[in-house]
Amino acid sequence: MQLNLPEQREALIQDGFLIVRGMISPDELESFRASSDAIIEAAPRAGRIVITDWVQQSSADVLEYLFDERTFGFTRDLLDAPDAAPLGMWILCSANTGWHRDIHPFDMAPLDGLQEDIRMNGPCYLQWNIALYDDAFLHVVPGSHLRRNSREESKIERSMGLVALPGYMKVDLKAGDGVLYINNILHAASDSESAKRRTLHLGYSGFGGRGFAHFYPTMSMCTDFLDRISTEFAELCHQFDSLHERRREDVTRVLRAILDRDTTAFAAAFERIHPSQHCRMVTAIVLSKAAYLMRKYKGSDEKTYMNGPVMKKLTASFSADELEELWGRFAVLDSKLQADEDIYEPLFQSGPTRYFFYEMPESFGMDDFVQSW
Ligand SMILES: O=C(O)CCC(=O)C(=O)O
Ligand SMILES: [Fe+2]
Repeated sequence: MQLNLPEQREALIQDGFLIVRGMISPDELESFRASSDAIIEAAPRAGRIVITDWVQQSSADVLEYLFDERTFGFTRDLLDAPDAAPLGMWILCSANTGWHRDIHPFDMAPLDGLQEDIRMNGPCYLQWNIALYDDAFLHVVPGSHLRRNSREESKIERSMGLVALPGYMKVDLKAGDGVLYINNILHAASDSESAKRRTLHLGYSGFGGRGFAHFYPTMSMCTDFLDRISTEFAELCHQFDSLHERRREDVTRVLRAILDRDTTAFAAAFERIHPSQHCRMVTAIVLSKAAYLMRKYKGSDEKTYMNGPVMKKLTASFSADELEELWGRFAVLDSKLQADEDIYEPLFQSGPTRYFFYEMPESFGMDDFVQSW
């Protein structure tokens, strides 16, 4: 039975994933396979290849597919946001990872807050695996995106591989099928050694929606590849790029208002990035992470993905002294996010840290945050 859009959205939010069959026609499949082979041959050998780094005009159809209504348009509708833009586009050539959530406490809010934000505001980032060959490697624990680890889950480690967890299931994709998922779901991928894997792996971020929790001060869209795709799609990519750019400007405005202790400007700027009245603290926490990273990487040449072009642009609007002062504005909030000593919870993308994996600040709301400046 074919679900309509609201039903698909409900299934996605309830289960944490949604399988969509037959997203690619047989003719296209042949062509996308050839294109993905060409992209992979051009790149150094790796388990996943960044499509935009290696695409050529002759292989661009597979990239352009990621901007069409079946992928981009459909995801934007499910995000329930006026706009959306890709946040990363890869071809997965192999699989093998133990159970984990794509959550890292050092630059994201605690899981309880992220989950409440999904319940109240809907997801603001969604991820796809779209199979060009049959792919039954990915496994998920349905519903785990909206709860903490169970006692059984807390006993295992990602390094233990695909342990049989209660309620887990295989995502069985035939060539041309896709799975859309909320990536804080517990997921794992079995070893694909014996099979050819060519699975499109990508994420889309919503813009102009109710919330904002998945902002990474490190990720955007590169535009270096635009001369290798058609003008029509290049124009679309420029629009994606300007969404990211506008978001960066909005974030800069919020941070500047915090630095200036300008509560009126803060309220107006915050409203633009997170219009919903629900879960505003989640966004305040994500901004604290941005402020931390900006202070850390200002003027630094350190070669890490965090210190990329987006970080350079973000930090360019503030002097080092300002970033020092800005970080001070977040001091009280940051202290509320930490335990007195290192804590650890498995299946997150983090080792031991003082930052809480689950708990949001207690009895500390947006007014308290503003007061704390
Ligand atoms: O190989 C897969 O399908 C899973 C990849 C994954 O877990 C990830 O990119 O976070
Ligand atoms: Fe993952």
